Amino acid sequence: MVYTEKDKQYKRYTITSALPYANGPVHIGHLAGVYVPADVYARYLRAQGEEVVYIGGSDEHGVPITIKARKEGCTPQDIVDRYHKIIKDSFAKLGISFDIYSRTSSPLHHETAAAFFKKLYDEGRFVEKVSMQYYDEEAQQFLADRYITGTCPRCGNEHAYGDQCEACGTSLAPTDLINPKSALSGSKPVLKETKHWFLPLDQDEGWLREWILEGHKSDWKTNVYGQCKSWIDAGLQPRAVTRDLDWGVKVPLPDTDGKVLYVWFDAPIGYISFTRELFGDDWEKWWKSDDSKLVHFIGKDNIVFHCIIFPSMLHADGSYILPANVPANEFLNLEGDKISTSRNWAVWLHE
Ligand code: B3M
Ligand code: ZN
Repeated sequence: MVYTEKDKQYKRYTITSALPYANGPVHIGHLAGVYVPADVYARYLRAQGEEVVYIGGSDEHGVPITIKARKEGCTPQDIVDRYHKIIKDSFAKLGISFDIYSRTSSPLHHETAAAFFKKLYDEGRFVEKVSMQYYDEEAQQFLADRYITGTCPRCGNEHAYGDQCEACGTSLAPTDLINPKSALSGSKPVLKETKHWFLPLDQDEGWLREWILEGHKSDWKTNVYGQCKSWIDAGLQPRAVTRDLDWGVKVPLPDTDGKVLYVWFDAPIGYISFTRELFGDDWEKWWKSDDSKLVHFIGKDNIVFHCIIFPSMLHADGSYILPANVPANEFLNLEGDKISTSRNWAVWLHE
């Protein structure tokens, strides 16, 4: 018999909403799609007398933050300090009822994320792989895909990025580019060996199928269920959980200078570290007790990370509960246009 969500009874609710990147203000699309629905859910449950924690915070790592810092001639920390404050103030003015709104650059988060990685590493849960990646000899560093530009092999656009050509929409690998150039120094990058750690998602297909495709057939939203099904049916591939970058949570292993955890590995662990920050030693029941209901509110672009990759991380650890539901919303449309960050109103909230 398949155990379905309807059969469950919960004692408490762990509610999270996606951690906004601290490189721009939140806009009305995020608020309408993620933060207001999560807030309504948390308030409703509290009003029923339920035990609830609603966790939020800023996602302060990743390549785009380093690119913005470079453009503005400041440090990544300056960027995240500025936007974390703007975002946090906007949420406070809107009355979003977070029990904690923290940030992934905090020492407690770094410690929690590094320990999470280390445990999986010690238990042999990762696959180690050496691959060739572009390296800038002048800047003496490996180049993230976005730091490499060149000519698109498909349409000839000379300003394509190492992950995508924005002119024709093709997704690319950096080695697909003709005449690759480093965005750091302008020099021609060379291929060099680098070692990374991969989460073998290909080994997770069996339980993911049972847990999502059978267990959550009737209670997850159709857009969420459908995306999960097509990912699983297409066959999951091992995913690198580390990057060559000097901004993020340092890989807690010897001889790994210049390597950090991939932002999508550390950010969801933020939900856990912020719970720890709020409750101290009393945090575990929110994450490790079967009578806690874990619910992630997210935008639709984050489905695979919250429904497949983060659960695989939690499952690999073995001591955590998995999300009972992952409500994901489409972006809000206003007069037919997708609302972009250019029309944000969190900015005026802040003024
Ligand atoms: N910062 C992506 C986004 O804002 C990312 C969410 C992290 S949730 C752990 O779309
Ligand atoms: Zn192109």
